Amino acid sequence: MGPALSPHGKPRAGRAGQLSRPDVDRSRRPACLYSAPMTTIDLRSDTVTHPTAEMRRAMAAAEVGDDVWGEDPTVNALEERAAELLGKGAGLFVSSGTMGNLVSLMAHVERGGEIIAGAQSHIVRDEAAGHAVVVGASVLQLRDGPDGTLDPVDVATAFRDPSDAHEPGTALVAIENAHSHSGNQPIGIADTARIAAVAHAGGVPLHVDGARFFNAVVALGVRPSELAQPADSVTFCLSKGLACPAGSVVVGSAPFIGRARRARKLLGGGMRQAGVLAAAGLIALRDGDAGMIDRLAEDHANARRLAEALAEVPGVRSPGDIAQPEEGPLDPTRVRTNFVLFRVDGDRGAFLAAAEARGLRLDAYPHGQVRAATHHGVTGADIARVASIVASAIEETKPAVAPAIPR
Ligand code: TLP
Repeated sequence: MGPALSPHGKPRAGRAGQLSRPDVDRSRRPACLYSAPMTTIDLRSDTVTHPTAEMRRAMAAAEVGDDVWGEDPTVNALEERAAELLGKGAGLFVSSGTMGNLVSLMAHVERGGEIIAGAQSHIVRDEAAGHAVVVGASVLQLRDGPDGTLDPVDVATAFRDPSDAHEPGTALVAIENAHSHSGNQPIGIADTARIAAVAHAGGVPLHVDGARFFNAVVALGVRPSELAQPADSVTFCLSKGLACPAGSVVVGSAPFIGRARRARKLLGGGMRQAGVLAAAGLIALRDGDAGMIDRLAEDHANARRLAEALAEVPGVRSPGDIAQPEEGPLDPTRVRTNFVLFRVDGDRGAFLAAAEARGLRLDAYPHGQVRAATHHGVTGADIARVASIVASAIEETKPAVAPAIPR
């Protein structure tokens, strides 16, 4: 059996098939750096969040039933709440963001159809080609912009000629909001509406992979229903910044959700007494301080503060690619939600191991970048410690000769 793969495809140690630490060279870990036990700050992703005490209580007390028969009152309540919040006809609780996207593609796209999507989107890069393997669809990949958007002219030009029997039939346009590889940029209502207009003019729906949809909502200061309005379907995750242990919700029209429900069953994703999971989602989606949406602003402020501190650290530089196309110092104003992406001058694997030895876990992100994702449980006080650990880890692993990169 081959080595386990990281979320971004790099071989790594760990149980077969299990996602574990990226390219960290543990042999460089100092044997005895600290004598006192230290708490680790884990910024690899916002998926590492744990359910709150209130969620655990609600999960324990949840009223449940057989959801495949539509009889779990807590799942039904979550689906209704999600649909209401995003202004759509119906909702469907699924196990993960990947499954939410997959059932959406299955519900929108016939076998042999084609999906127009960004080359850097999660659907294209990180979902094991479910569009090809399960849906039987091709993807026409477009260049994603540094603001996370697709160019509407590119989208219009990507449509196939339905009268040409050589070509697949364009069946769907998909965007990602917030858009991870651009640094989790939120895409605004107007940009979403522009892409929706092009999709609809071509006679196809628009799907939004909104794994971090509420990060976008909070960063933009808009209502979820306003941002979702131009789209025909949206998947959002409960298990990331909203801190639930598992689950995502797909929303769209009632007929679309009917097809997605059938697709979920086909995939083996029909769960039975899933109310124990949905109960956490209902807590997360409550309004105001009672829920977990508004508090995402705290994660965004922490990320911006972290980026400001890291911009001052010698050896930290622009993440490059679409996260910050200009080389030079890290630009903290690029941070609008909860991701801080950057590159380091030295060897990235050695840097990550040195940071981990000091109690900080970071992610080896694509394009040679490092990702720090802030989330529930990370405090303002942690941010100063993170910046200081990054500075020490860089100092320990810096190259003998500094690379000739303009700062
Ligand atoms: N993203 C994960 C990894 O898979 C990269 C992360 O740590 O960021 N859409 C987007 C934009 C995502 O970022 C993710 C997860 C998903 C979909 C899939 O969600 P899950 O992990 O619940 O299947």
